[in-house]
Amino acid sequence: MAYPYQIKSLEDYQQQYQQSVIDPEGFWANVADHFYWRRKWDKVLDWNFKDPDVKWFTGGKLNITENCLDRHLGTLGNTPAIIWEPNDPEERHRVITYRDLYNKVCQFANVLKNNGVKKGDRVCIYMGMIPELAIAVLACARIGAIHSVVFGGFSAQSIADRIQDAQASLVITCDGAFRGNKDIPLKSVIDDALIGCPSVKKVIVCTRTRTPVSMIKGRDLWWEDEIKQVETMGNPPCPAEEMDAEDMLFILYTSGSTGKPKGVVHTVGGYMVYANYTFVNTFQYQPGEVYFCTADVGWITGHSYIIYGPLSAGATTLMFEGVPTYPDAGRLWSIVDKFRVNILYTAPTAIRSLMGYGLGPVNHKDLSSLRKLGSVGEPINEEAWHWFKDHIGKGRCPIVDTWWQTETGGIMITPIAGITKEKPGYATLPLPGIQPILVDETGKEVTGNNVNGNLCIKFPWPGMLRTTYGDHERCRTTYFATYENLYFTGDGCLRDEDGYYRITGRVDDVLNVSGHRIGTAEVENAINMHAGVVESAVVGYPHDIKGQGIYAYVITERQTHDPELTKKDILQTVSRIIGPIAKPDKIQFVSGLPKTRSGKIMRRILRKIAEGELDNLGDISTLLDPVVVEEIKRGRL
Ligand code: 6R9
Repeated sequence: MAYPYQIKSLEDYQQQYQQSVIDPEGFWANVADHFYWRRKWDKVLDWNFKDPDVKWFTGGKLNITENCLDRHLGTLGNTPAIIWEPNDPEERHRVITYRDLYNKVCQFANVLKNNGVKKGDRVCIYMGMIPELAIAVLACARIGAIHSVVFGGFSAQSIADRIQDAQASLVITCDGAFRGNKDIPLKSVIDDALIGCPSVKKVIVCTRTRTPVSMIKGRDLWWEDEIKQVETMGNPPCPAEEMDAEDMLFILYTSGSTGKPKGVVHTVGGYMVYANYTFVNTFQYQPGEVYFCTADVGWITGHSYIIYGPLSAGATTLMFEGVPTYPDAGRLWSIVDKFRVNILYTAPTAIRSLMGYGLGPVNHKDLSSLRKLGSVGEPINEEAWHWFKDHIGKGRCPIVDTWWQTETGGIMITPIAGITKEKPGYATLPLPGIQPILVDETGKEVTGNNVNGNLCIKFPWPGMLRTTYGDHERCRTTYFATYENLYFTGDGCLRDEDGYYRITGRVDDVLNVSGHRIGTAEVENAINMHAGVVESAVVGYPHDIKGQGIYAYVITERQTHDPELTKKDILQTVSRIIGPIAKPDKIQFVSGLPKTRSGKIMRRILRKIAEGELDNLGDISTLLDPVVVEEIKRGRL
């Protein structure tokens, strides 16, 4: 059997789960034994959640790329590792075998070395969804450089913040990226970002769109030229750097309820074991299956379930450059049909938007290859769940509703495909190794079933974050200080009569817009940068397709002559500061905000108004100026 640790039945799940709680170290050591370690670990786990200080597989030496590439060459050398489908369906797709991928990763790793990149250096990657993105990520891992991938929808300012925070010395980008009918000028955005980033010495630019770019002498290099140079050196091998299990593998920035995004840090050994274990088990991956995850590598889902999970398992991972609605709303189904996809992992927001086009785009597609479906990123509403089940899975494919976070590294609570009895809207049960607990506001455990609480995890798992880059205290206060000895997820959760978990959404000031995490504070800061804006408050409201929309209440210095133009200007400002994904859906100009006597904005009230629950505002008597609430209600959009 390809994966001896693959769960085989419900009884097997229950048994594995029990064992993982009784003897977590023994449980994970058994899983980790099936990987290639240069040197085995001395100790499986050391931990405390107070500092926090968590170490898995201490003393173990390995390189994750030897597990994703080298160890498959003997058996899977000619098997497709990556199938790549371009944005334009008329352009030829690419198939990259494990041997090809190995060669390309070694080649590019040598390019990085030739450009002075060393173990521990930070490399920022800002590229579209092309195979070279996966190659760049793996090449960093090969030589022990820490990658920080930034999603292509972020602005120059956001990239600059991330580069400065990580003190990255090299950037890998493309001339541009194709996404639907758009052509995004990536290199030009990087040029703007780098004005304030003296740490960056080199930029490697991969050709994709042939968009004209400026190439700065001594700093900017073409990917293709650098590869040629390695070829003229006779393509020397690139031995993998020996890494400690707890060396950093990557940084990925994510939004929280306060301040700038933080750099979540994952380390080599634990992350590898966890990404692989959760991939193999959740999707019940069988050798030879074609697996398609529609996420972008710029998010954690792409890291764990396009690259590291599937490749470490020797799977065939399909990477799609474009968007689900281009050239038409049947694109995902055409891709399933074209490559006989067996497993499809996507987001509720995509399902909801495609539902809107009816069954026309689905009808003539052969979806009979599909065996398993997955959902990630936000709660899936029942309507979308049933549509996915009936019209895409034709009633015969299990759906795994996978709950997890950037910080958790991999899937935490999910059905196991075909094994766990599913229930629409429910992430169901924790994977082995995961010990969820619900607590009330005071931190007291909420026991029994049919209860609600804040979702925490009470025992470490190998894929969990280790720190936030450059600021360990922030990691402690954000995740480990709210409740003593618990990791706090920020999510609210219900446990039903069957003990099944249903995630009800964030309980903090983090929005989830189309599955993208955005902090309200971040958006407010961006709006407040706009000239003439005095103050703003941002809340989420239910949105049919995006899940949540962004509603901004804005106070300006004086009445503007053309409010519509001012709104557009504010959107432009947010786009510049954060990126188009953070643009508010609604902007309401107000003369004041509801505040307590101590000056705190009462978001609860603003949220209710944005949701349209005007008669249900609760007690507003403690407000400094209750009159302002009436005005805001009247002006509601
Ligand atoms: C993987 C990912 C994490 C937040 C998380 C939660 C929400 C993710 C979910 C879900 C309900 C699911 N979330 N999966 N909510 N059901 N199946 O999305 O990571 O971008 O860090 O977002 O997304 O609120 O806390 P990330």
